[in-house]
Amino acid sequence: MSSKSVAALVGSITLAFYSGMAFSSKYNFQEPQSVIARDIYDQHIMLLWICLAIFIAVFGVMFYSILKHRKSLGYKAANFHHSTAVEIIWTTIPVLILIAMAWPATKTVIAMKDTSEPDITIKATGYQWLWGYDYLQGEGEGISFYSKLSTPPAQMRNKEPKGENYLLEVDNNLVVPVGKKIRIITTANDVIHAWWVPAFGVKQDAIPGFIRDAWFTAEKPGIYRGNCAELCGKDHGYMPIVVEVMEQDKYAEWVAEKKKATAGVVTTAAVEN
Ligand SMILES: [Cu+2]
Repeated sequence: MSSKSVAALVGSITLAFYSGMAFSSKYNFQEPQSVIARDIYDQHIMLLWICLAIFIAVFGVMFYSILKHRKSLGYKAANFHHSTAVEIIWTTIPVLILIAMAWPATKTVIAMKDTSEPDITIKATGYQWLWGYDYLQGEGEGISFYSKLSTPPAQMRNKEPKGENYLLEVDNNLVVPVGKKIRIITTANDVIHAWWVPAFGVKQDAIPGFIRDAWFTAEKPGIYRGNCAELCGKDHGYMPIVVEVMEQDKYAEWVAEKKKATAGVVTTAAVEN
């Protein structure tokens, strides 16, 4: 391959990469907002680079060999035979690459599953088709409410223009304080659902009759949106998750208000137990 065509190839790959970056805000992962989400994001990018490097190396050698040694230049088919050295090399290198990829991935998976010593524990129950939240432990213990889609039906029927958070808005946000370890216990009341908030790197099935858990520590206040991620029936796409992360003092105010508002009301937890 001439140096000109190599330059053209590198140029078009670079161009494809940068035009890809321009769209990345739409097609890339959401900006990570927890340690786990950042680990997942970084490893995803690292693996992409490793795959790209392998792709370029393998296909580079292959196309170079095909072009440079083609029949029309007078080359004859080679007669390869067994080589122990080559076989050892092409087994060892991929094994090393796999270990280098699996090592950080395993560490992250283990960290993901470490739900010990949470500051706050919240049970998320999937229903067809909404979520129920019960604060089981920590500040806010005893709070209990349902959270369901609040997008006006008129928007769904195209009678009104669609809002900014179309199908990603609920009547009662799940509220948590910033910087605290939040353990989410997932279960379901009817069929399997899944509690998924991409910015926190949390995706956990909610299975009837079973308890699963996950955790996150939100790094900054804000509103983070997710979805049910397990096909659960006709309104599966209409049971979003909205997590509102508040500063500690605001959260304390919210807890006080919520407790006042629900004092004397029979909670979902009381009904289910
Ligand atoms: Cu669902």
